Amino acid sequence: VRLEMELRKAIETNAFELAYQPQFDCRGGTLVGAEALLRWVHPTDGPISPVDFIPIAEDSGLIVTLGQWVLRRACQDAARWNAHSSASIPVAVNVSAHQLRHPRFTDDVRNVLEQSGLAAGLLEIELTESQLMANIEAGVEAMRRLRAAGVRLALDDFGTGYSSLSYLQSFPVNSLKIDRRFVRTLPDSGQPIATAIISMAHSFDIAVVAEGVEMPEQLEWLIEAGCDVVQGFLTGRPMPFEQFADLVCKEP
Ligand code: G
Ligand code: G
Ligand code: MN
Ligand code: NA
Repeated sequence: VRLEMELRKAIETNAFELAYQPQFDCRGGTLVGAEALLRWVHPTDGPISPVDFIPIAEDSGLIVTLGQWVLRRACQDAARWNAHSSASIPVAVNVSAHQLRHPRFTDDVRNVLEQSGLAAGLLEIELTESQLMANIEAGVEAMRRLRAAGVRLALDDFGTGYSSLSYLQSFPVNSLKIDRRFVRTLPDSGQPIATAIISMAHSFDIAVVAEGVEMPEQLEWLIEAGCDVVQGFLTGRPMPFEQFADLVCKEP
């Protein structure tokens, strides 16, 4: 309850920040995107992980307001970093089940895109398998609306839920992100699952992003296995806007 009140106050006082973690193409090694990650520095307790406050924000309904702030800020920031560069670098935003279910969500997305001036194709929405599986029909409906608005979709934490192949076929996603629990055990025990995910995704024309890449051996294995994009501490930690914008400027 204390955290909930402080969360409410933090929203009012604009106490949140976004960090951007770069994503790189496996073939050319070029910068191809960033995931926006929410950061809250509590006045006395210091940094609090979204793992700890997102569930509270969800239960209290504050996630809708907080999520709108994240979406708006991420689109504004991406519009800024692309204004200074000839490259077009998209931003990926995590969206919770509550937000996705909200009837006005797609309208909010459209408004934010229009106000920020960011091209719809430069926004990617990350959804998790588990949030979609809770209500498949509603999830597919929401995904179709977002795709119709021109937004890209990614399936986050892939492999940790229970979705079957047939569902993957009906999910209109552009990419899926192999959960870092499988990446962590590459090139050893994670191999069979990572191989299967890559092959299955490619057969549906879905791009594969590996998250949590920390070791050179993991990166080498992923390149060899045909993974499309990598994200992790090895290639880049989440960083403040200014630092990420500098990275974009260095792109050819
Ligand atoms: O980097 P990190 O510890 O921040 O992320 C932890 C978890 O919090 C991840 O599962 C990530 O998807 C989630 N997360 C980070 N930012 C956001 C956000 O803006 N909205 C939602 N719903 N989840 C987020
Ligand atoms: O669930 P989601 O993919 O949105 O989670 C992103 C989370 O993963 C963030 O907390 C981010 O800080 C964290 N993260 C990013 N790269 C790495 C990595 O290489 N190793 C580990 N352990 N965590 C990472
Ligand atoms: Mn994510
Ligand atoms: Na993830």
